[in-house]
Amino acid sequence: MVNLTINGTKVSVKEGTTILDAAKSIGETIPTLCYLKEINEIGACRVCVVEVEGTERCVTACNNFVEEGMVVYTNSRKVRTTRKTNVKLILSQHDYKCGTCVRSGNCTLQSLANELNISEMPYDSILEKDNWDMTFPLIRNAQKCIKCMRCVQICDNIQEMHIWDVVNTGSRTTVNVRGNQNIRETACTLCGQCVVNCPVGALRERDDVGMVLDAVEDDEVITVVQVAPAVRTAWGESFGLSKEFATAKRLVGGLRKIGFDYIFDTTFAADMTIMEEGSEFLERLPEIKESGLPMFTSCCPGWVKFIKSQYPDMADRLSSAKSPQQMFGAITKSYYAQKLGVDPEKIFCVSIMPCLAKKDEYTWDGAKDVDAVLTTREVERLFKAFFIKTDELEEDEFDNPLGESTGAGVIFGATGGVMEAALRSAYYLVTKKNPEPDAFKAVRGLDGWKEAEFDLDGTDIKVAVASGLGNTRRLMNAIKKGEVHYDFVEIMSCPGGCINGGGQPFKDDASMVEERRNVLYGLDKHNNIRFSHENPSVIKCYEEYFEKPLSHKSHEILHVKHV
Ligand code: HC1
Ligand code: SF4
Repeated sequence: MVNLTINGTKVSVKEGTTILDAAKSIGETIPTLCYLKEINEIGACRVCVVEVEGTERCVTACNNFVEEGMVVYTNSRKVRTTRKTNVKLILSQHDYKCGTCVRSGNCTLQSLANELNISEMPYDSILEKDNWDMTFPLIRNAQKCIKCMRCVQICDNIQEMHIWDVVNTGSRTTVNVRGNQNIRETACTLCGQCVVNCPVGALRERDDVGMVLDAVEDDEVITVVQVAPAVRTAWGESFGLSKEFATAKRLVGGLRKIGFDYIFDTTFAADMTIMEEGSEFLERLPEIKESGLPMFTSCCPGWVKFIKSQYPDMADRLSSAKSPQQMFGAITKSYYAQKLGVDPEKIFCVSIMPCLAKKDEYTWDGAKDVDAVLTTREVERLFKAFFIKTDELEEDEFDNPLGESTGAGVIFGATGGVMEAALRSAYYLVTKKNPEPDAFKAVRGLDGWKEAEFDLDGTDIKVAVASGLGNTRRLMNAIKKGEVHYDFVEIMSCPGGCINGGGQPFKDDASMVEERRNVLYGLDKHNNIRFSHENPSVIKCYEEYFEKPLSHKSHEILHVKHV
């Protein structure tokens, strides 16, 4: 153990502890800006500086370790002055028009400037020029970038896509797309992990709120909105609502106030996806066994973009079933339009997703199943624009029939959920008996690469589940080298799955992901129906329209060619 004194208090911590963690252990706050635990500990912003007795210059607390007998001051006059100067220097290269910034009120730099009582700026601002393609779903504002390197580190070390880099030299040194390429020329999967980890407003989603409101306000247009599984577990966070209060039904209550005509649930379409994908898996199984190559899930558009650019020779192993988002749009504009007796052209289908890649997915096949995608964060802005008192919202029901869902559909939002839901129904399709609902729970959990083996009525099925693109690359390489053999593989681009999607509220600590996950599994556990094949609306949808999974009509409307 190492003994030191922090702000007059004696502390004893393990060797190798940073000053930041040592201070935290006794409840002392040292502000940080660029720091991301175990991902970005480079002290670039110099906001976490502290004074160490006997040293002339202040040192960064995030990457300097405790030493025996050290005497540390975290908020002395010297520290406060140095910190203030450092933040002013950052602001001098930052476009601090907070009034028009999406991160205003939720920006680490803005809070710091307030906390440090910075009310005037002695330096002239030097701002970078910007020529970003504002039609791309991910927007970078160079003038707001503080070069903290968080996006670079996330993309290099967790997602291993290497999209961002330090570019230029000398005083022009900045962060941008590697090699100053146009973002559209890169393999960016739009996972949005750089966005959720950006501490300021330099990275964000394209704002599509305006186009959704245009549709809502047009009396000639029928607006149908779908809510993704992972949105229900996170939407209340930015309003400071508890998980118990911020239910899916209260979100429905808020959306009703905006004026959408029909409010439905993506989890209904997740159940439809399971019917199609589960049936496809069983149909492809003999070939899978023969070739030794798996079928891959295809509901994560970040992953679909990844496989097409990084492993194009494996893209034919993707399930042809459309993702729930796309299936929902396709069903709305066929089956549901017919039920309503309206021209599908009159329907404007909006998705609320925890994801940036979904803002791209809907444009892929030109089918116009979905017309606009809003992230969870854009819904927050929509609610604010309508002055909705979220803490007073009443619960309201999803509309029917596309609002009826099961526990199996809800767990899609967490890594392993799609696989578990598919296995529950595949078991039924093979044996005509339901398994115990938790029979396949071995695929749950936040580990980056999991595998499990199950007996499906005498056939041995080996499955794998991965989330995060670095983990995915390792898994794909192992498959290609023949080091591992699986029959069915689920991949989600975002570490932990959609609960940690690039469109979710900004989070400060990783425990939020576990909390969001627990909500989804709780909803599954307490749902009366836990099997996609038992969703009454799904059964009816087949009876009235699609006939059966993999029927001619299903293939035409619910499937897509990936290669
Ligand atoms: Fe997802 Fe999915 S789980 S991909 O994360 O398959 O976005 O939530 O809606 O489509 O259902 C996202 C979430 C979502 C789809 C489903
Ligand atoms: Fe989007 Fe979910 Fe895929 Fe992340 S894991 S890219 S949130 S679909």
